[in-house]
Amino acid sequence: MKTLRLILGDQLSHAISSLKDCNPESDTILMCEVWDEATYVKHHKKKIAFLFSAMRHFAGELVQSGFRVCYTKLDDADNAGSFRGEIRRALAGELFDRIVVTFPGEYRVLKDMEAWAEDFGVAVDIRPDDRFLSSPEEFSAWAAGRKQLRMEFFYRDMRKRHAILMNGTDPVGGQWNYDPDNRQPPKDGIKIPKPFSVPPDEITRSCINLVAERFGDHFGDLEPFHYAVTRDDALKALDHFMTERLENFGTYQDAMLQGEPWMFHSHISFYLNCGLLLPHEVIIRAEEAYYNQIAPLNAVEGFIRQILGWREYVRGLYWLKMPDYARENYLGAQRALPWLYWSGETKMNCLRQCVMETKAHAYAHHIQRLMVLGNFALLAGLDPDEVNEWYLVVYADAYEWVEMPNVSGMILYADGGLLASKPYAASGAYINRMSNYCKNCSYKVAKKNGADACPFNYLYWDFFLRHADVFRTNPRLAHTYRTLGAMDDEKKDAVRADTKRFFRMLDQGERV
Ligand code: FAD
Ligand code: DLZ
Ligand code: SF4
Repeated sequence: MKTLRLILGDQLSHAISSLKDCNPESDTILMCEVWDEATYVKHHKKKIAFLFSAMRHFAGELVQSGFRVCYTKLDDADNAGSFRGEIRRALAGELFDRIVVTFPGEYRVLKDMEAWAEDFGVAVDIRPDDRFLSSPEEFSAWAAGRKQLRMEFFYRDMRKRHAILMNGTDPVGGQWNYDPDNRQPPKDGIKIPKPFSVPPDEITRSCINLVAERFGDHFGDLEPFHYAVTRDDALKALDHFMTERLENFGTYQDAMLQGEPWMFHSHISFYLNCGLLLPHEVIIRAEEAYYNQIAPLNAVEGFIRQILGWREYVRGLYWLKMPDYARENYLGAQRALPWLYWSGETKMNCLRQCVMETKAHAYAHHIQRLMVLGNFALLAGLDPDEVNEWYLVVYADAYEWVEMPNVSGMILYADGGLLASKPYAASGAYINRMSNYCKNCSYKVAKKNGADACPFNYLYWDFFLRHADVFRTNPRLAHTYRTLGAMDDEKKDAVRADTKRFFRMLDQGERV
């Protein structure tokens, strides 16, 4: 059967389901750089250059393996500009009996694919994306009948189902979770390894030039560019993490240091999410590192939980709840995203650091995304649509299936607590404990009120005062509301007055 096989930019895996029975004699593999995908949100320049280069390298490898590849570059004269346009063009040029494609990472793309059979009058086979360790159907069976969808229980099931870090039916070491040993503040003089780095080759260079020319008005720095764009190099990046960083991953998972964007994180989300690395192989490598005594259990379990737990869980939640999930706004947040998220122009040093590192690298580590950028978005009541769009634009690992649950569920509580049992809200004290940002800030973290007080301090209390109807009865917030109950009216008035002043300045575009 003569088949047209479409490979999307985040499907760069040789073992992908759409290639499983590919016949090099009769089939054509279609890959296309299209304007619609590069601009449906205005992705970070580095993200576009990374993905185009990875796509071009992957297409080259397919050709080397003897497959017939039809590759459309962005600037090709007859580029139709969209997946559907490129499919139509391919079908006009040659007769195919069917189209084969792997299940996509975004709902809008799935809806488009589902219409192709009728629109083009050809059979369309949308195959499961079996690179994930749990299918949307399995997740929905797990979720059925549960009032709360807590990641921790999903994760334990995944550990058992895939026999990862298991001793028969018990978790290795006797505990499912080693968080109490993790999440230490950064130690003075801590030495952080340099990140893995690959110099751009000719293909990457031409993608960088293309992006500079065509996407100059997009956010972010194109250079220096040091990411892997092939599976071979992505595997080297993984090796680098296993030998240099994994050992300290758990301990410093939540630590932040000025001028140190990479810390002890793995920096493999770009590669996992576009298919250069596979989650199962990464998990097995981490498990081996524990058994070979390269890294301790708290680090290995913590790392595996992110991939086998969180990554699979957010994808399950996305497909379970879309399309409604995109419209969730449980707290009625409506404030426009302030310009500082693009410019980094703020006196709040923590925010400035995280925005500027995001701009430079299309990367920030989890706790910067969650407890600085996300915490501010939650406390300031930023509109979920605008926050979702920002996160989708700025990170090179961002696709809607993973970005949206993290934003709407984890940081904004927009889903009403489906993902998080309480909002991830914190005052300046948390940021001060986990980083050295406050030492270089115009605001005083120890001050609770007044023009020079750390804004997180009063925004935190104002948030819980503002939303007392929603959160007062939450048992996990009992301590917070006990403290608020004991707060005198004068103090509450000061919190409200400071917040009002701060929001007025923010809304008027003044530097805060
Ligand atoms: P590490 O800290 O080394 O973790 C290892 C791997 O675990 C990551 O590569 C990633 O694949 C996985 N992982 C860790 N946490 C999560 C999580 N919460 N959800 C899903 N996978 C996770 N991750 C994305 O891949 N794409 C996104 O668009 C994205 N948006 C986010 C938005 C917000 C508001 C927050 C709070 C988190 C977001 N994350 C996202 C999750 C996480 O921050 C990144 O996966 C991580 O920072 C990537 O860096 P790393 O590879 O060094 O991760
Ligand atoms: C993110 C992205 C960008 C910037 N450009 C392309 C592209 O030109 N061609 C392509 O196949 N994929 C691209 N992607 C990734 C897609 O947006 C992604 O495959 C869908 O969102 C489905 O997850
Ligand atoms: Fe951020 Fe407040 Fe610390 Fe400044 S004082 S860096 S605003 S937490």
